[in-house]
Amino acid sequence: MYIRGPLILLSLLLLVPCVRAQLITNTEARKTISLNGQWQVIIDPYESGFYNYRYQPSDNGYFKNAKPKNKSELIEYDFDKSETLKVPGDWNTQSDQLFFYEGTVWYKKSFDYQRKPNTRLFVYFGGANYFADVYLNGEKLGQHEGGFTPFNFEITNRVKDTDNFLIVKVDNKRRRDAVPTLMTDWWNYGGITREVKLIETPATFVNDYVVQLQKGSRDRVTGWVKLNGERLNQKIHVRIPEAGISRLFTTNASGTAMIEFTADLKLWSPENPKLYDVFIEAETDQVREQIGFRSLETRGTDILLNGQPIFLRGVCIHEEAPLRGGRAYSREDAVTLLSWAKELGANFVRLAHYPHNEFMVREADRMGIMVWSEIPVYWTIEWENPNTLKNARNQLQEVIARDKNRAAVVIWSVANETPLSDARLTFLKDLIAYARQLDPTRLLSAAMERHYENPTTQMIDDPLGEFLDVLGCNEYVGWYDGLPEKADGLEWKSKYQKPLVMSEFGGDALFGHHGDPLTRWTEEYQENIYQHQISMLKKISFLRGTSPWILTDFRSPRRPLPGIQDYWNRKGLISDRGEKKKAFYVLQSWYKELREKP
Ligand code: GCB
Repeated sequence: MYIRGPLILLSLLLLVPCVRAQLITNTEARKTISLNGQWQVIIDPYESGFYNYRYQPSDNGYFKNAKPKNKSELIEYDFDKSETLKVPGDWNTQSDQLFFYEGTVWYKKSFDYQRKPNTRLFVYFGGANYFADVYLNGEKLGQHEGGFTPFNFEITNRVKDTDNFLIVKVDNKRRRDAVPTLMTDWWNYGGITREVKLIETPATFVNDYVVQLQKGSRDRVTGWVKLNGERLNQKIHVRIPEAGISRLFTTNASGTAMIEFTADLKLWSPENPKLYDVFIEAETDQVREQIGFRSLETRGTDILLNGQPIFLRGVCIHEEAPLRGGRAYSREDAVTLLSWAKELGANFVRLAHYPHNEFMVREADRMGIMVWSEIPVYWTIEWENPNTLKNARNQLQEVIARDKNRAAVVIWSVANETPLSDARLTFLKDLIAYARQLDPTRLLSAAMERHYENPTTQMIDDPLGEFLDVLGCNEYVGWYDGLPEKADGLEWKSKYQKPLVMSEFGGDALFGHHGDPLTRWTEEYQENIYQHQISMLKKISFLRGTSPWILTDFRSPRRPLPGIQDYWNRKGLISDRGEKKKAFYVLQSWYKELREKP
């Protein structure tokens, strides 16, 4: 035991950089050329740009960007005469005819690029929903599956000085075996929904790194730096000038250096979201990133941030643009959403139900808002399908790769409201073990369900709870489950001595629709739910956080009720036009109370 513990830890740490895809992280620190803007598009519901009429993949698909060479040649598409869509952006809210569209759209962008000696070039996508097949100058670079995580391809040896054409086939058809699967309660926004950029790096560059406090410590920084290129043996200088840190490490034959040092740091917290300038300087490359340091652990039913018990005053958020509608993608969108959360008195947000764009977590770092980050393992995933598990693991790996240095991220969540079964438990245990291997420092959770032990006792005993650090629980007492006052008579029990975050509760209200507190869809009904919920929540001794559903109204195809929903889920505390509903103020006043007397 004595020797095995550290050995296992060391081998896991050494493994980490090797299992990662070569995602370039901290792209903000790089020289980039934006490919955002208008892209030419072809809407292709039958995928005839990909398959021939025998439904075989064609060698002459739209990715060839062909033009007739003479007046007789037959070519049935032309990107240059096609309409355009803005990137980043979903297609649904850019064109009326694409509002409900689920299928394939081809995107094309041309660019020139002057290659420089000793540099490499990558094309980087912040996210494209759901499948992206990427081609440069008619040749396939690769495919990416999953709508909410970044990916990149190297194009150093494929790029030309002029007239490059980058073509992406984006397909958002829902699939039973995908993650998420067919049924969700959010809009299946398709397209290249996040930024696209060219990234220039030196021939051997700092591909990825972790600089974080070691689990359980408030002054021991550990991590690794991984180089990519031919000069893998280098000295790596890690500097945090403001903390007087300047340390030298050496990479091994595979380009990895383990780093470790003690530092006297001002710790990151919502009250003081301190970020340090951290410099990673190799011999051939250097990057800078702002990084915060804080410790996280649980003790019994407490969550400890920097050793102090903390209550997570939160709210759930979908990645929808406030006011404008459609997918959120910009720093401004992130600031608006997180500022509303702050105004509510939140120190925590649950970014539901998939990884949000990187601006959200970066702004949360700056604004001092803790983040629950999750992957779209939602409702009825194909638990027995090994490819589905592989896909979920990959999405988990990609979001951890992107956000592992963000102090704001305190929880990785592996699932939402998944129905109990042995196959589901095996699947989720695998994800939990994988998340712990990739990132031993964050807390792990999942939004689970509960059941009635008797008419007045709510029981949390999902077998998954045994493997989590923090229990998440969604309940809709007062909305799907009885009337608001039902909450008053309920007692909550848990099989586990662990902290609970009530990860969802709430109900729908159309802003400006008024009535008595028992009339559905009114602001008064929603307010009534929050009042009864809060008095119930106050009595749960092991409750350490709440993230009611949800900050703003969001689009959902499952919500057709005319005049009220009109394809919006109306559980927002704020309407889609930014108007605050009555329940907003009820929650705000509880959070104020909690802030003053935690
Ligand atoms: C839930 C889901 C969430 C839904 C919400 C609702 O339990 O986790 O995605 O949108 O309920 O409004 O029904």
